[in-house]
Amino acid sequence: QAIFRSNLSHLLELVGSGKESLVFMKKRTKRLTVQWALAAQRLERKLGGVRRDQKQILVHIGFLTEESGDVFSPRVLKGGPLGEMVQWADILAALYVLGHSLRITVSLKELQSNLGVPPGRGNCPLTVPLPFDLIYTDYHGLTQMKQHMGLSFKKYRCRIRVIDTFGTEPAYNHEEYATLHGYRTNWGYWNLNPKQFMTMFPHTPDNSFMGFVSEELNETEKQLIKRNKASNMAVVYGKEPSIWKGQEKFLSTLNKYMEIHGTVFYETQRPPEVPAFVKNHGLLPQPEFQQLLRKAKLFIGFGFPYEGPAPLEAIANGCIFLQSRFSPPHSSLNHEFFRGKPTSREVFSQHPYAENFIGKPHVWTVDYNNSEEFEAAIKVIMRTQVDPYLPYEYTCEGMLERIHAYIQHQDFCVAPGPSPLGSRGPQSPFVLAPNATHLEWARNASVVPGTWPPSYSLRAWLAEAGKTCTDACLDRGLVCEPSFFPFLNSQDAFQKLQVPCDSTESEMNHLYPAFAQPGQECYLQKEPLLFSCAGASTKYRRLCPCRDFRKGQVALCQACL
Ligand code: U2F
Repeated sequence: QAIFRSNLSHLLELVGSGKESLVFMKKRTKRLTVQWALAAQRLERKLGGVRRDQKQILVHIGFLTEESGDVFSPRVLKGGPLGEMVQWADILAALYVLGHSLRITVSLKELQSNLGVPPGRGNCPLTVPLPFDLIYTDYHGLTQMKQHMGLSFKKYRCRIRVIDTFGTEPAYNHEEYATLHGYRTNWGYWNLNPKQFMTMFPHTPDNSFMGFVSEELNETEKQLIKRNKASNMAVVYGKEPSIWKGQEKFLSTLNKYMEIHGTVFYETQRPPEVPAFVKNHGLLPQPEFQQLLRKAKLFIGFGFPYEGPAPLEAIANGCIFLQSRFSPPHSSLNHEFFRGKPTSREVFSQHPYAENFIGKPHVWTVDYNNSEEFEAAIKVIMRTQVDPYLPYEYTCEGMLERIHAYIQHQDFCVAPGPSPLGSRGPQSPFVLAPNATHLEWARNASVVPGTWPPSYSLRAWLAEAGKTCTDACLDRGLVCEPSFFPFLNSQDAFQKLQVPCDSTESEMNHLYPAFAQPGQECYLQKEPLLFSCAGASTKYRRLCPCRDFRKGQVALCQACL
């Protein structure tokens, strides 16, 4: 049985030392200890004594191993991507606080000894029993495991969870399909269940949203921050000098109204990209960066980095986040940063989560090419009062709740049966809703055992042509739920929705099940790994499974805990 923990000192020992990245992570965990402990108490109360098994968990942080080049550790002191470090620190803390038994490895040697593979015996044809119920790793770690686990890799890969910042869509994950249809990248094609990939933000519902946490404030702190805000103080988002390049015009406009602060790394001299009128503090330790945000009114982004933690921290500390709209959107098709990433997602602003899940008054997304719009936004922001705000899913309690639910319910080791509906035959347990727009689970039909989220939260629509299922569900205030696709993948579903299929075929295509309009053909999905919320074509109206979600916790449905 897993018992909640509130003392994190043993975890700090487990993390080890010797690398700047580990030092950064440990400092963070230490600072957040009280918040984790409080969150654990609250969640324990909320769960009301439900039984939780203690899992044996291996966390192998592949990108920190020397064998993968460890490019990040030397950059930590220079402001290189700290976002990943933030997330790994929080994942470790959450697993530990939930009471699981943890092993942490950051080298190939430690990985091998923990897996029970003798060094040099990586290609051993025998399968060695795996002493872990779950393994959290990243793409680098996954490659190392494949190389060193021999046949065990295939047998046990269902226990692996891949921390994957930007996400992996099903079309890129399926090896044969990716190869045949131009979705092959350096990263994808592992044929895992797409839900085994865990992202930093809720990018695509095809993957599991892992997230991280931001510091929370109590009421007194919130009031104090509001009183002490300097309405003319702005902090620029960007620790690396390159981010500032070419932004002189915006900076001088902003400088007409506000005092501009930066936290750009430098060794001896001010980086030439940072204008003289900017007060540059250099890269700050995290707590000092938070202090700066507490004072500032505006946190402003110039397009990069994409989707990092800092805007959430700024909003949590009562800043307004101003960012540019991308038109056309950035994606792996047109931007170097996303090129080769296993996703077709189009990014319409620097921080889509901030834009879509938080929005005004905390987040302003404007067209920076329109200087009037840019200037007008600054003037309004200076006069706008906002409260510090942190979405529940980014609080310690929210993250604990989500990971608890995943550990309790996600099992990718059970082979999917031929039909999740079992002996019910072709008759599915859902009916056309009274307003005839969509399908819902029939009131008298029982829940399909073993499905999570529970099957009765399914609502299914035929999306408009050219829409992804992700968007079709969001348009209806719901979220796409890929684990429900198997229920819909039948002639019966099309029939109940009164779709006039002339014929029905079953093929491998990540847009299926779908209805193709001229021709009136219905297509079913032949390959369960290709069920995908992402993906659209004007040729098809996709059949989409949606579900409800908890306010502030999009990963979980109302009845999911
Ligand atoms: C993202 O990585 P970054 O590290 O660039 O993300 P940021 O949002 O800038 O912030 C990461 C942390 O850095 C901290 C701050 C954040 O928690 O508190 N920090 C600091 O300690 N001192 C300072 O002076 C300023 C900030 C993303 F997370 C990665 O996944 C991506 O690879 C990367 C590129 O898109 O962007």
